[in-house]
Amino acid sequence: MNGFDVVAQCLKAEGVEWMPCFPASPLIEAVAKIGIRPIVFRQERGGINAADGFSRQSGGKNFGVFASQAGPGVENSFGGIAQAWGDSVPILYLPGGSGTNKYDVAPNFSATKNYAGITKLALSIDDTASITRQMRRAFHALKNGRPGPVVVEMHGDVMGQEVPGGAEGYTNSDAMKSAPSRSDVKDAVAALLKASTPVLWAGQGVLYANATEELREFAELTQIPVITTMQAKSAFPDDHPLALGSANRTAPKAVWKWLGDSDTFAAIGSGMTITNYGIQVPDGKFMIHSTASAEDINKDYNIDIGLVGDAKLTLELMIDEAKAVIGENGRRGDTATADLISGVKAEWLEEWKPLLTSDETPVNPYRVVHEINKVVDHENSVVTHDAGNPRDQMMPFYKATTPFGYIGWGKTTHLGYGIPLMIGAKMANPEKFCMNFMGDLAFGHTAMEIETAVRAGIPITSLIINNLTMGGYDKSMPTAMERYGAGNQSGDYAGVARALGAKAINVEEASGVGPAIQEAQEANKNGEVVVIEVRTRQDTRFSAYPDLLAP
Ligand SMILES: Cc1ncc(C[n+]2csc(CCOP(=O)(O)OP(=O)(O)O)c2C)c(N)n1
Ligand SMILES: [Mg+2]
Repeated sequence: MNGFDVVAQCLKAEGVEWMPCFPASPLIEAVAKIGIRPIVFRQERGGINAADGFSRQSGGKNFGVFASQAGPGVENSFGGIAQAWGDSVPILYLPGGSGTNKYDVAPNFSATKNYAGITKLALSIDDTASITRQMRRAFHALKNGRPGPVVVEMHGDVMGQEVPGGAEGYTNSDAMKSAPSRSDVKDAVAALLKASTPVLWAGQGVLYANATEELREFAELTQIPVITTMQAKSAFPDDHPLALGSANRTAPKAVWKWLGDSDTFAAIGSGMTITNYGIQVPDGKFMIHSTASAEDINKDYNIDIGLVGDAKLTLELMIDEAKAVIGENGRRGDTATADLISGVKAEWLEEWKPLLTSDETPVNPYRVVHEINKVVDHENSVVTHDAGNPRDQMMPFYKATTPFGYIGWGKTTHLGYGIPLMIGAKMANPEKFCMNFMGDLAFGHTAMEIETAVRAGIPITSLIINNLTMGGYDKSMPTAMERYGAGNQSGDYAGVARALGAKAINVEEASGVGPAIQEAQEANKNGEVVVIEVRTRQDTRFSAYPDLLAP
């Protein structure tokens, strides 16, 4: 047994069943020998994004693992790992290394050095005796604290050696959970209960802690409305009477209104990072912040009460405390806030109805979102957007009703993430309909992964809205567009998909979108990968009401 076999044994012990990868890596052969399925992607980034989608959908129980070679393999992986770092996704990256005698000699590439800024832990295996220790440290980091990618560099000169003891003595690390103090919880709940317009801000910590039920109970008990962050979309059902929606930089009107009006704000399971792809919380509120990692508190906002700990344990304590103050039933039955929300939602949807139901040709992108919402079985689907206008069009309107039913992403926003992300999501949820919604430029970044999905038998659907351009760039670079057409592109993407072995559907009219998605659902059930290309117009009207943020 050599070092790669030992790493494979550790992965097996941790429950890893498949491994996205890009050759050459001897680990591919080592995992295959013990029944871990390697899936070769068309480039490193695709495999990393798939590992990422798998981790996101596994709620902290299973982890995506990706392997590549040294040199071009590890150098080409940067974007994928940076995306996971941006969105705090726990994945394990196992690249080859240039050798223990070479990695500190320029210009050889050192993963530990170069990935240190975009991983929570960057380790190197420098001798065979430390293989199991480094693997255990890596899994401990994946399971504990703020989630994020971990890299373990495997130097060929070490890994090729015989390891007589194998992975003997490797024991799985545990997820260790902690909770905030009773007195801080008491103060936080007291502040929320005495507030006139409190609001809850649920982050993806709620998803990783599987705490949707506790969040719902606390919200219903106190009748406090809930905003989810983009990463947490689906952590609280969008059709709940107390749901305001998700805070991308576009969001339902109710999100903007409550962020503006609220006097007391409580983030649950959120890093509270200020981002271009979110809404900054206005000043002047009493701020409560629950997070898994203490260093998030007072990072971007001044916080009045910090609650460090697991979101589920925190919410359990908050529920107990609220019940002690307002009784077992609390404010259930007092529908004043829910009635207010329902009014704002109705008014907002009425405002957007002309776009959501538009019959125009080329098809309006909002009509595509509307059709997705109508046709998709929300309980049994995983949907995601892509970078650019598709994200800003989809996020406010898609109804995520079940935990993990939507992947909201984008602290950094790599075009084309959606396809491999859905491959990973489908690996985690073989029974669910997995669909990504992307622009024509985005398709170009990862289109070849359609062939991966076909070859590996992972039936996902990709819906491309083809507006022949980069939405909004006519405004941001008018001269380059007018003089040189710099932001326009073209192509027969359904044709590309067909040539890669997928079922391809072209849609030209609004009335064709719903039936195309239905056809895709059936085809996915039969094992076919589907690409739908809808010819759309550009629409740069967005659900953003920044004026409502002013107190
Ligand atoms: C890797 C990467 N490079 C650049 C960008 C910047 N960017 C964001 S959206 C966009 C245009 C997207 O066009 P398209 O996919 O056709 O979607 P549309 O907005 O036209 O619907 C660009 C260039 C990015 N998000 N990711
Ligand atoms: Mg486009």
